Amino acid sequence: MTLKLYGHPFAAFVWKPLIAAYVRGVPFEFCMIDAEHPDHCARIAELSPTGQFPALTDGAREVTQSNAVIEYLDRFGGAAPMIPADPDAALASRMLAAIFDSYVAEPMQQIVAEALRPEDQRDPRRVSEAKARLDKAYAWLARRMGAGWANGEGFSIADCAAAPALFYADWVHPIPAGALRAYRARLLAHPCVARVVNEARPYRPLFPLGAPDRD
Ligand SMILES: N[C@@H](CCC(=O)N[C@@H](CS)C(=O)NCC(=O)O)C(=O)O
Repeated sequence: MTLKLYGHPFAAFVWKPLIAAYVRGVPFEFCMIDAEHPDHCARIAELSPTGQFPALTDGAREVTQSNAVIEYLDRFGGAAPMIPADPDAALASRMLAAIFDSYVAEPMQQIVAEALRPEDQRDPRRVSEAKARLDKAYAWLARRMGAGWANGEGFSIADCAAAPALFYADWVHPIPAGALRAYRARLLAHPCVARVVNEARPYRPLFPLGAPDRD
């Protein structure tokens, strides 16, 4: 049975299962969500409660929400799972993934969403609130990041979440020099993260705030 992953290569939350699948060597068919694939758009509308992506199908099985998709991918291939077997490491990895999703990726998306609104409908207060949330998250994470991967052990679901969150958050609200910025650089040097960054590169003109050249 072919695993089908629905998404767009520029979408932050789609990077997460892409990174997991590449790191673990799990084959899948990528189903592009764009105007040229109305069948995929119709399918994602069924698969996801909000129509947002990613979602994954495996025959009749349907999985949506990026963290659940990553967890499902752990069932395939023989590589170390993204949810570590050790319960403490699993808890830390899930917790950090949720923090990167809610307190880094979501405020980043809020800033991007404001930029996508017509000029007369933008609210600078929403942008400053999102930046304040990012500042708090950056400081909390910087205090906890060591010299390795997020959970202090192997590459996990936390790193899958961190890579797109920190990649794009730094574009909208730069991460100060220090442990978190160094961790972002380590993530970008990982070959599977670099692959996802490169696959998304052609879509950078979609970014409403202008993509910096540095990454
Ligand atoms: N909680 C969801 C968030 C998914 C999400 O925000 N997806 C964005 C792409 S990064 C999306 O579908 N955006 C298009 C839209 O909102 O129409 C998850 O973890 O999968």
